[in-house]
Amino acid sequence: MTLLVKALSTFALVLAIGGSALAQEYVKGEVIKVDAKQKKLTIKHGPLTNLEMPAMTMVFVVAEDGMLEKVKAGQAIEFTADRVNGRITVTGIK
Ligand SMILES: [Cu+2]
Repeated sequence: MTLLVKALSTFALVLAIGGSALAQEYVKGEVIKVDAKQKKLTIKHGPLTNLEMPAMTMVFVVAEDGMLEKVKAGQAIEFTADRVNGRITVTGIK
């Protein structure tokens, strides 16, 4: 293996690790409203870098129904969000 190839493969590995770390990044938010019927959460969130979204208040669907029982309005949370089937979805809550 040449030095250049070694350097490139190391660089690719760093990128891969960095990319997955970014996807797992928890964002601070405040639960504004829990809608158990619609299975949605309104969250005032900080910047979501993986979705290229600035801080705002918006409605999310949840990946699992159980998440709705873990939180209540006014609660400060740390969560992950991603686009799932075209909908911005809460994928994890700390
Ligand atoms: Cu948003």
